[in-house]
Amino acid sequence: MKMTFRWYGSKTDPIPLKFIKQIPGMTGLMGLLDKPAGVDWPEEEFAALRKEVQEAGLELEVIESVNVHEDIKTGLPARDEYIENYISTVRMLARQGVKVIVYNFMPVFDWLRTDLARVIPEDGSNSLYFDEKDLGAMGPLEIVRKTAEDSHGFTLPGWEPERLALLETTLKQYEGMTGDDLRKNYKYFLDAVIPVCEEVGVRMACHPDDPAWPIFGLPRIAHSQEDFDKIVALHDSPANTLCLCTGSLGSNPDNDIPSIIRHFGSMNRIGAMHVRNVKYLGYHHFREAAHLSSTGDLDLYEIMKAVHETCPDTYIRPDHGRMIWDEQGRPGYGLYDRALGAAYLNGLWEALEKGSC
Ligand code: DNO
Repeated sequence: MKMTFRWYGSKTDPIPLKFIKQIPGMTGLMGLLDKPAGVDWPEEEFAALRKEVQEAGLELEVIESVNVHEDIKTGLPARDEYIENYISTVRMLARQGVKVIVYNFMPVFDWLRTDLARVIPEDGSNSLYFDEKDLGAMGPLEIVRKTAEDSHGFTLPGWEPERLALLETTLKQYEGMTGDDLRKNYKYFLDAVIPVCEEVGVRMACHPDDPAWPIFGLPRIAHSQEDFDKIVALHDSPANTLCLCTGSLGSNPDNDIPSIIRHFGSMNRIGAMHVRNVKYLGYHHFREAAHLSSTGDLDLYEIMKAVHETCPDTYIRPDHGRMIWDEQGRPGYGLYDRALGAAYLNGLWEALEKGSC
């Protein structure tokens, strides 16, 4: 297991690399260049980022994310050009030592919450929260406005301004599109990109829908074991993998996370993991919890055990943290609670390692 930390770059991330390096056991980042979907990433800029990260004593072997342009997802004619740019970026990242690229194939929205800072009554901290009832009242444009307002000036991953500017047009392009249509476009993308990944030694890792069900009537095809069975079969290759996010899949209590990890781990189809906990509050209603099992509804020991047994070499990052100790940061991506999460996951790992000797 390689413990990593998500970082947005020194221009927009208030967390200095040296703080990340000081988290025990932290080996590297899940990092990115801040580029709109569809752009061919410039090598010089990436090399400079890599140098900065390496000088801080950290690795940059995982990128989160290289976003997929909506024209690829909707199958518009411009997709071929965007796919060419994607391939060129994959080749460049491989030259620069990258091993895994995290991405998603969610229409329009990446992750979605109805409150970015819901106070947790037990301890006064706050965390990301979702209640489908609130969403129903809001509608897509309203939720976008509210999310931008609540983000304290930080750009949130998946909510980049250039993506949102085209929201109405993009929503129209999905009208009448079914899950099978989306999967067809997904296959077209994978058939072009995965052979290149095999050639250059990079693995693509698809992030699940978050939350793990359809929203606003958009087709969503990545929120259960059955969905991912179809995805890995679209282009069967060790380079076509999942970024197994316990909290995204775990937002639906029907998803048995340790069993899903065992299923895809033993197939060698887990390229990276996001590990966090969720507290269920009702139907399609949850908030994010501290990583510790007893504070939420997922069993983090069983999750790490499944990783240990079936994909022990994977990259892991502690996922969203709560906001604690009055930290003012990017919702979900503050320093303190994610550092506590990493320490806890490392503790579970050490116990698993020693218990297995
Ligand atoms: C949310 C993140 C996602 C993830 C993308 C991957 O906090 O986990 O935005 O990075 O879906 O492309």
